[in-house]
Amino acid sequence: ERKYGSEEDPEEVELPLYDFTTISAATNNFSLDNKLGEGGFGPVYKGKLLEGKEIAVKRLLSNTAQALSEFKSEVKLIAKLQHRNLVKLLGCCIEGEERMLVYEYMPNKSLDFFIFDESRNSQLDWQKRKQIIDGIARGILYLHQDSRLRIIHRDLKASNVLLDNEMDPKISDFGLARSFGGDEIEANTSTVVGTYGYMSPEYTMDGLFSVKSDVFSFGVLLLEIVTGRKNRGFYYQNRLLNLLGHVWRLWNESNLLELVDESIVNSCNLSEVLRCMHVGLLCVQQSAEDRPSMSSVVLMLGGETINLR
Ligand code: ACK
Repeated sequence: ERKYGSEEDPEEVELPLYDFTTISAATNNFSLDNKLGEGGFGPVYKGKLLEGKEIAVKRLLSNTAQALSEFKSEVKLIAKLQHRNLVKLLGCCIEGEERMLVYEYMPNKSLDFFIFDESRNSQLDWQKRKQIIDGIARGILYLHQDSRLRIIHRDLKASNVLLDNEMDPKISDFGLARSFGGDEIEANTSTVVGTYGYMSPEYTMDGLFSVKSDVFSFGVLLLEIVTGRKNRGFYYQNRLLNLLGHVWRLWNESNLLELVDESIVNSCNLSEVLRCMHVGLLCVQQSAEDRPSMSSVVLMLGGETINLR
């Protein structure tokens, strides 16, 4: 059961504490030249460690006592994450008012950059798309399922999935992640954080989040990867029955171009695309209980038939 989720054990990890001068010199004192962008926490810079390794440095802007304590507990949480589909935290830096997280550098930017740009989108054939979807699913399964982690990411979206040298996906930005521990399956929050369009209805409306809110976001992401169209979770959700009713018609007419990005049609197995979309549609269902767990998602993506009830 835990085959995919915990291939690497989240043992207590000794995290290197980097010296501020090393990092600030390495990142050229945080100039605009080496800024990669804005993350959930604050700006992200590209840098290099003294031994030459390329890094991404997330610099936290808030420096209240509360923020520091949150930072520390988050670092502890993130340090335990060891999975090939999660961006690896290499260390951190706390000095004076500075709080920084040092990550491995991902040279191929985020998924967002590839799927919503026409010419780049066409570089991704079906096989690669499917590998990306499978990788993301396994990364989330690892977060949810390992009893020592039990983490809900809460902000899964295309811009939080980075691509490595091989164009394999790594989930990033755990700033909003929460550990749900014990048997607690659903929690309530008055501060809803996340990204509209990827957030489940119960989270958007009532601040309720659970592993099933991540499943919803994953469904939106999956459908984006297959169709090349942004943020259509609610669109597909409302059209679920309609769509499923049309699937066989489309299948027979080979008219999938309407639904699926053109670049993947030539290179793929249509039944696999349909199966994959079906999984996405199950994930974006209105009711959280109707959505599959991530372990079912991984099995279904692998071609296994699951009884959801
Ligand atoms: O889409 P991007 O190029 O990839 O822009 C965002 C930006 O920083 C704010 O999150 C990029 N980014 C974040 N973490 C990393 C990393 N580990 N390696 C490379 N780029 C990163 C992200």
